[in-house]
Amino acid sequence: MATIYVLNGPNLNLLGTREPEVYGRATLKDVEKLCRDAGQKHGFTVEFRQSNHEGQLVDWIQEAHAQQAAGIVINPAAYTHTSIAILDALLMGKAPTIEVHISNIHARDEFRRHSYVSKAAKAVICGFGVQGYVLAIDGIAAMIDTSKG
Ligand code: DHK
Repeated sequence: MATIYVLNGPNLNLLGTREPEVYGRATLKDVEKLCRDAGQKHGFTVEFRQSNHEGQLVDWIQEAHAQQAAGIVINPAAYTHTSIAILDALLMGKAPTIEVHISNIHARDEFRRHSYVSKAAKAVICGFGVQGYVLAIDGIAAMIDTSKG
């Protein structure tokens, strides 16, 4: 079965209690369930992971490439705005990468408006709350269908 990697960056382990006015009340466990349900709907296995460490995220991106993942959904969190290492890791793969942000990063601090990761992303979703993860998985499924003709 095709696999989608859903990778989450720093501080997203605290979803639900972390600045709920910005990130909402859903926990990371809730997001995992949303992703597994969306994956199942399209016949994907979902590898769902979170780390507070940049190198760990790089290792998982390399793993996704080695496993020939059907797609990568990544919320790099604060590393979005700083990490060339994550960008470089994503650029090495062929599978579509969808960059997700829970909040609308363009309506917040100026420094959040620039993403290093977007250069490697097929699409970027922000501002839909945790529903953005579901949209990303639906989007990968639609891309794969379209490419099959
Ligand atoms: C999550 C974070 O942790 C921030 O550092 C980003 C992103 C935005 C989000 O909206 O999911 O700036």
